Amino acid sequence: MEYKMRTGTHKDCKMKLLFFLVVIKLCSGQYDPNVKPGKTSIVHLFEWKWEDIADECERYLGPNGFGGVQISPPNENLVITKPWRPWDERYQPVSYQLCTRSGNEEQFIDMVTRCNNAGVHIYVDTVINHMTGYGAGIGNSSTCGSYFNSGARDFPAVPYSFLDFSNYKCKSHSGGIENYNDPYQVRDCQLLGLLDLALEKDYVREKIAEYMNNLINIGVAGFRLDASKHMWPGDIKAILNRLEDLNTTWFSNGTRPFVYQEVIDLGGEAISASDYFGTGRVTEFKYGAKLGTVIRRWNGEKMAYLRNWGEGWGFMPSDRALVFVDNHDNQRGHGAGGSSILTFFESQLYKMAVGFMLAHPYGFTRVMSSYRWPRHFADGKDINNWMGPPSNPDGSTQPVTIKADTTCGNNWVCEHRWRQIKNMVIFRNVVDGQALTNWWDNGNNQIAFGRGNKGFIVFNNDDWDLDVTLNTGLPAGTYCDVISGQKQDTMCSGKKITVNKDSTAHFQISNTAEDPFVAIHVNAKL
Ligand code: AAO
Repeated sequence: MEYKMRTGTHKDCKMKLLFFLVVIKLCSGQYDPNVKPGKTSIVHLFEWKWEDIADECERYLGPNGFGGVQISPPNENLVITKPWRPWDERYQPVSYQLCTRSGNEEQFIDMVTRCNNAGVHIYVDTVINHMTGYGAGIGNSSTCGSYFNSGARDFPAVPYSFLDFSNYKCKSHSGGIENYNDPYQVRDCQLLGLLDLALEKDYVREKIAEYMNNLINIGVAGFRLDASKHMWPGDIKAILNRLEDLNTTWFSNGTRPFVYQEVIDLGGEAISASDYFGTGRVTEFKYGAKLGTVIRRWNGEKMAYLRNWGEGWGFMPSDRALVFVDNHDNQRGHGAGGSSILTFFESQLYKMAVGFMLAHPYGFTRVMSSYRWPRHFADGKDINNWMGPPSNPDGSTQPVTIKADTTCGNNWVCEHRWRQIKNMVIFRNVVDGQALTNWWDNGNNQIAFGRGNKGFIVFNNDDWDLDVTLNTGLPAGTYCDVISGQKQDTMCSGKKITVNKDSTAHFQISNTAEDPFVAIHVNAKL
């Protein structure tokens, strides 16, 4: 388009420029994650407080090449006591004021400012499909103390009234979604009893856009759109069209907010992920479900089959996909993905899965960072899966403490600080833009691949040792394995791998190793 403009007449050019700008304004940019150049991943700091996130951006995420943070919903929500407060209360909005268990507006602004200044951008989990369907009251019932009455569909702090909900559109018997194969029910009825907003209304669109524009002005870089499957793509588009460009204190002129939509599509339903490609990226839920199955070696799956991982496995196009091994729902049996999903509870397999994800070029990657809860299975279901973050007796969230060995205390798991995962985030940055090369497998669960002449990774997920010489594609030299250790100045605290003049290297990985994989890249050359 730009080329054509240069070849046209002056008047032509002006017209096209105008058209070009309009098009840009309406639809460009939302696929681009808006991370700083050279950065390639974000981390979900689930339920963290804003002040802890600000500290983490400065002390850890910026220096270690993380591109951004997905934060928990920042807007006012229902307070639930069960007797302890569950995490999912944050998916029950009461208003768009910025106060939650994570912090108030001032702390939110401070976080966004400090993270942006540290080169780490903020991505907001945006709950705009619905308002809470439960409770009423003032004071302790909502996180900023706003009055609301869900029975009367009255949310004066927005304000929304009875007229702003999809009261008569829903044709199901119960008013809820009874059949996921009926796209009208999925979009017009209540998800989980939550009050479905009438997103076709100009007024509602405007209120939501005001909320999101407030976040944009503060300096966020993009949005996860919660429950996108339950919103009509046309409504999402109309809302996004009202959004301003990002704050020019940190982003260049005309930058559109990054948008990734939560649509669970494991196949077999009326609504598919591709319905949402017009409005941004989409969460690829097949990714974690399939990768978990492969790494667990269930259903006869083998790592060798990962050779054509990505679109070859029926996934959406790479440039539309937001990928993850687990998310805050499926790590505890909510949402979808099933029992194959790997989490920090199975740390050895989990590190391999995250390592594979970060080494492989497919999709834009999100790393999960969790808190520990006392998992307790009854009839195959974790009955404690509602439990909220580590908290004090008054319900306030406990701070993330950092131990001398750099891991986290107070039951914060901080997977993103595990050496293997942190180093693979860096690996992905180093190999960015390089194609997948030099694939090797043993026909089973030993695989290896490179990323051009920048990095190489080898996995042994078989029940016997790996002992093989492979073409790495890397320049000759001695490299530090960033899984068993890392490069510190001129030293390596882990295994050393020698790459010969012909780019070959010899790898030995015991199947009983703590982490049966090895990764090397040009920035970890000794
Ligand atoms: C809680 C209680 C509810 C109560 C409600 C209100 O659990 O019983 O009615 O409060 O008091 C979170 C929690 C919910 C919680 C909610 C509000 O996860 O448990 O409800 O906060 O506090 C669907 C949506 C998807 C949604 C997911 C949980 O499509 O958008 O359910 N995720 C997001 C957030 C999530 C949040 C919300 C939305 C709400 O990430 O944290 O809820 O804001 C099928 C459909 C999926 C559907 C699942 C689960 O999945 O395809 O679209 O997800 O069912 O209902 C196979 C199939 C797969 C299928 C799956 C499960 O795997 O292949 O397609 O089985 O059947």
